[in-house]
Amino acid sequence: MRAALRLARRGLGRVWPNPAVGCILVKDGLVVGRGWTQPGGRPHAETEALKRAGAAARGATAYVSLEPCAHRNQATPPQPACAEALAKAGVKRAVIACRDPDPRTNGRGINMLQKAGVEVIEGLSESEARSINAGFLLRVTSGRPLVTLKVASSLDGRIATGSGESKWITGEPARAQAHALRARHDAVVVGSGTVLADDPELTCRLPGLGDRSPVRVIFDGRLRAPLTAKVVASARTTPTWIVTLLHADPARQKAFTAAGVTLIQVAGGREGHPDPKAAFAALAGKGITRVLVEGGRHLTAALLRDGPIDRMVWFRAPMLLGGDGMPAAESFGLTKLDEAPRFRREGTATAGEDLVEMYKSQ
Ligand code: AOF
Ligand code: ZN
Repeated sequence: MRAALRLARRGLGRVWPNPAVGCILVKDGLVVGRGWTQPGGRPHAETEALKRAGAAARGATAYVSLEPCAHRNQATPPQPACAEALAKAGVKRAVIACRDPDPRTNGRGINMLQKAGVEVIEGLSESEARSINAGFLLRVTSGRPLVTLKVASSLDGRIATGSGESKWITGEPARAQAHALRARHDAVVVGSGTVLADDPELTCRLPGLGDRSPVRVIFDGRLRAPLTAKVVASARTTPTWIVTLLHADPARQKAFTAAGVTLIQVAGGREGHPDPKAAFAALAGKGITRVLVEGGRHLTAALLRDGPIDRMVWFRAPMLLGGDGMPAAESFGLTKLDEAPRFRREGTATAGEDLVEMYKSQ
């Protein structure tokens, strides 16, 4: 199952709206087939593993990181439900890490297997499987994606000097890790202030991973982003979506659309910004399961105040910027310590001279 989970991870960031699933077929102690969900979400992991195993699938045990689906897909060529395909291939046992809450499956895949005489064992490595597919599970059960906040700061939590200089606080290895993070997410989100201040590209520019750039999403209630911004100018090669308000300036909306940007209109929240919850719900509605928020300090503050932040990856450089520097988060109305958002540290690592801290919300 651990090997199946490793295969599953390969799909992260490139299979949305689908989950990233891994499947291993084992017979007589040998791996006879391996598969993982393919870019775009199809073919499914089981289809891939069965294709490789061929006749050797008969009598094998399937280890799958998610319950095999119970619905037929109408793609060309049409594909059978994975539960059906496993049974038909003669798989005799299915070990399943966790159930698929998609209403088309949700236990039906397991029933289908059992009815066909396949022994089913559930729950092996379940928490790890849930963690890998936290984004998909949240999309299906809560109508929102998994939200991970990424920050690159000085030791004292500053993300730029007072004059806005931020290149570069963390070093090259940390920046490479940050690009790898982008590759594992469906979308990267920034506020319009970051577009105005830094004009970022928000792509994954690691050698060999150039095709792994996520959808770039700007939260921009007033459509302040310049039409000349890099994310706008390159919208036809790497998708850019702007989340704005229902009544945003129609002429600017038209100009962005003409530039190839997808506009998503949501209700307003505090201070005339798009309501973050409505924005994330809209992203989930378009199939996004994993979001990486890369600031800036206003959006970070809004999320710390109203949520959601599920995970944080914090890159910290061994330098100090003091009170002259820009904080990672603007003020968000906190007065009492017991109301402070708190996180659980999940791990630490290094990136060259910098420290990487990983957190989960409590
Ligand atoms: C599996 N194995 O590798 C994946 C599954 O649009 P479709 O037909 O591809 O169906 C999408 C649904 O299939 C998705 O919501 C989830 O329930 C399941 N994904 N299932 O058996 C896989 N990716
Ligand atoms: Zn399937």
